[in-house]
Amino acid sequence: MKFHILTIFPEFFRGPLEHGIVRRAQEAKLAEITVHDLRAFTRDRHRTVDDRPFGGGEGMVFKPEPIFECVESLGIAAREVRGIGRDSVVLLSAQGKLFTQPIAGELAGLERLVLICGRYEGVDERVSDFLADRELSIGEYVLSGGELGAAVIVDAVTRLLPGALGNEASAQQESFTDGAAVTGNGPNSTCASGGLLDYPHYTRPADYRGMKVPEALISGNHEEIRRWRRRVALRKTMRNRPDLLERVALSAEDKEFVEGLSAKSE
Ligand code: 9D3
Repeated sequence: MKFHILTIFPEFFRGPLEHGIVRRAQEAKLAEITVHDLRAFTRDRHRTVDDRPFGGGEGMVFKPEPIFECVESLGIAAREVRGIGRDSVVLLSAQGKLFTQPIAGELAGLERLVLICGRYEGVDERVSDFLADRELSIGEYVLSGGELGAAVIVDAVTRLLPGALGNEASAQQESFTDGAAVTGNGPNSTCASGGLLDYPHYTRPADYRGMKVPEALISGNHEEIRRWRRRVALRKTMRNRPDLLERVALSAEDKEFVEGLSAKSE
């Protein structure tokens, strides 16, 4: 899969994408990431990428020309012309739809993904209206531009590419499906065990400065381990993300446990 990142800060990406799974996916030719400097697509002496907003107001607006011309240089036409295919253009913006794991799954099926990073007060709306297929935000907080968003999307999508995870993946998928109905977009949700948050993990030493690993995990009793993991995943989900519990299929045993927790309202 080919990622094309359009930015006025190309050097921003020398780093976040050169580690771990994303780096290995590039080395294995599963992912190819090209960063394009939007200033290279300006024509004036000052390499201007922004201008004042029509109608007045604070801040500057990203001009449409460098963005359209950079995308066109990749052989990708405006949205109407190219239609729906295996290329997609995404504008990162605070006004976008929330980027979620199911969207990461959709994007992982593409041949080419173009990620446009805005800066300033915003990007000329014609980019969203006529060039991009979708406008995505990575969360409900204000960032100073789209670069971190693009890095987040490349990371989340790359690890879904077949072969990108190696052994880690298969091991993880097993625990993901642990005893629960799996939600919409398959077991690869951010939430472990099918819509719940992941259970806590421990490794040696079994006693670190008196902080002990839970007995159940040392028991060697697989049924006891499974039950413990399920219970703490339920408890953690109830505490940190109660919204998720409503969307998950709970077994009779789960419900009993959750009701016990609610009663104590820990
Ligand atoms: C007056 C309101 N503006 C600034 C406080 C709106 C605004 C403009 C530009 C808010 C953020 C930005 C820059 N942000 C992004 O380009 C961005 C973003 C984000 O801010 N939050 C979550 N995801 C993303 S993706 C791109």
